[in-house]
Amino acid sequence: MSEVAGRAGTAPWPERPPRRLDLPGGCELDMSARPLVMGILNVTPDSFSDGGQFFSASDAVVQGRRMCAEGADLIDVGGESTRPGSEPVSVEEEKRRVVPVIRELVAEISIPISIDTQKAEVAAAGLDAGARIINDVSALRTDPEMAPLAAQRGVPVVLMHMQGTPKTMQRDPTYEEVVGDVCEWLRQRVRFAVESGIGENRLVVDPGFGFGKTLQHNLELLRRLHELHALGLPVLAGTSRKSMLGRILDVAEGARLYGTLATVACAVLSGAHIVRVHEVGPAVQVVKVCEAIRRGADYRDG
Ligand code: 9MG
Repeated sequence: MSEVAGRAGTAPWPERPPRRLDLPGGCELDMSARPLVMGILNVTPDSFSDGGQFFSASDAVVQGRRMCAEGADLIDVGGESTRPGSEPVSVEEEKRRVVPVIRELVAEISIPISIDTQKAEVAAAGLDAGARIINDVSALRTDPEMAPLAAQRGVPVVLMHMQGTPKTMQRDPTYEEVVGDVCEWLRQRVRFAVESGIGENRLVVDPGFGFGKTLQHNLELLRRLHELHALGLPVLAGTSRKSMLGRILDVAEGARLYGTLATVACAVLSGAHIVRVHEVGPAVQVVKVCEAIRRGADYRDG
């Protein structure tokens, strides 16, 4: 156990309200001690930034194991790219990509796996293979069967904000006031989820960095992430390697680690409960140090 000495004075950062997420089988994810790190495992030939890198099931499993060893708290497995302008893939192809990877990882590691999909049939296959969370970037809008599936299986859902669709979202994103608009949109999706029978203790909200947002929109959301605490749910921030970093740094997707870590630090200090990243080990270090700075003498990490 490590301990960081020193009294916490008045920090300029907002508090992160303690949150828990109920998983099926009576387990829970506790986000009170520190924010959790979700590793991104894209089993796709064309995903944003790592497309093709883990396209074979065996490569993906090796990467999943590595993320777990580096301290990931959960792993998000996806078989369809959501990058701007991306083309959809068939249900069968998406299942073919993700199911063997989930099945093998679940047999080896104990951290929860989420299935990143907008399709209920793919989500069901992922859950049958052992995934325990649904990450739906459409916030239950794409497939009318997704909400009933999540309710019936008792699994948590990540509800992400997106303006438009992956094909159109970056054409001309417009908001009256981005943080207020995103909060209100998420509030309505939370209401829909709860009315569909998904318990509030099984929901996560996500402002959807890069999904129908300009650089200024993304930066404003990052600075004011804590305003999403008003929804009363855990907040997930996914900034890893995104084009907002390319706009600032003018570097290729594979060279955005330091930029990503700056946004992870900012997200943690702004009150994120979960950060979604490609490079787990460095992000875990950033999360722990940011949390120690915030808490001073109260900080413990087991
Ligand atoms: C699948 N995917 C890509 N980016 C994402 C983000 O920012 N959040 C969530 N929940 N999923 C994402």
